[in-house]
Amino acid sequence: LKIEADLREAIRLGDQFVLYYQPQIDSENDHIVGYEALLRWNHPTRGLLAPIDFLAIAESSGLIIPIGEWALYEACSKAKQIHIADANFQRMAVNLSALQFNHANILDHVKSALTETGLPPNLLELEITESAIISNVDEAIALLFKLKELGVKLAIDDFGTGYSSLNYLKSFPIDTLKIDKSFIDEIVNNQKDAAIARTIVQLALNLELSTIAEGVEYIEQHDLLKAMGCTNLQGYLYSKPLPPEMV
Ligand code: G
Ligand code: G
Ligand code: MN
Ligand code: NA
Repeated sequence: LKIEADLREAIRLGDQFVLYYQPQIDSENDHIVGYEALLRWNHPTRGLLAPIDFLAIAESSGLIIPIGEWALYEACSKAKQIHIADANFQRMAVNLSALQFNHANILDHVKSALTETGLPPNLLELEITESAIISNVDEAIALLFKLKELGVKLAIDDFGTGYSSLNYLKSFPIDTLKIDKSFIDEIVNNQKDAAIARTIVQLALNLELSTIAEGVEYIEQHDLLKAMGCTNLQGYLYSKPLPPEMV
């Protein structure tokens, strides 16, 4: 496959992947308090590619493992720089795919990235989906606790779209629920979406977890989510993902 061969070459050459950084704001004061690192591939002939164009192949080929290891290091390195310059900085969020979470030596990769960059562990937040956890729950819980022992934060990405079980929420050592964009898109006009978002925020408040809404594009969504008590907000209203030189 062409994309797979190109991915292998990109990994070998090492300079075609880039992390973009999308700001996350504190809903209380609109300050930027963190960023989500989002992978991009500067393909030699096709130009800048987003994960939709190559992530499935990176996963099925296993190439997401070395790419993800690079991304962890790169995001921690950037976070360390931001931490030195910005007292408001609270987190760098990095996505982990199911394959990374379940098959790679993820614990060692996270440890090395933290040690080599000198980033305080509590400034790194790993985003994991419900489906990544569900495939082997006992092993997943053990791994989540080991990651917690390193001092990093854990977020459930796309919350509400997978097999959310309240029982798992009770046993997982997580810090943040990331409310999926599909509930945010119509939150102002669709009462069901609003009810779901409000309920996720309340659930998180009661469990002492923070919440972040993704895909916020309009001020009306911002106002409503803030009124609901959603801790953090992310979306084009504040900023699209930025190239590294702009962060
Ligand atoms: O930035 P964009 O909307 O194109 O990202 C789409 C999806 O790709 C994200 O929701 C995220 O799940 C995934 N993704 C982005 N960056 C990374 C990465 O560094 N590693 C992994 N495993 N997935 C990523
Ligand atoms: O990890 P996750 O799949 O949640 O990544 C978030 C994705 O959503 C990224 O691909 C990012 O580029 C995209 N995104 C972030 N904010 C917005 C937004 O306000 N609107 C839209 N349409 N996409 C967004
Ligand atoms: Mn994410
Ligand atoms: Na998401």
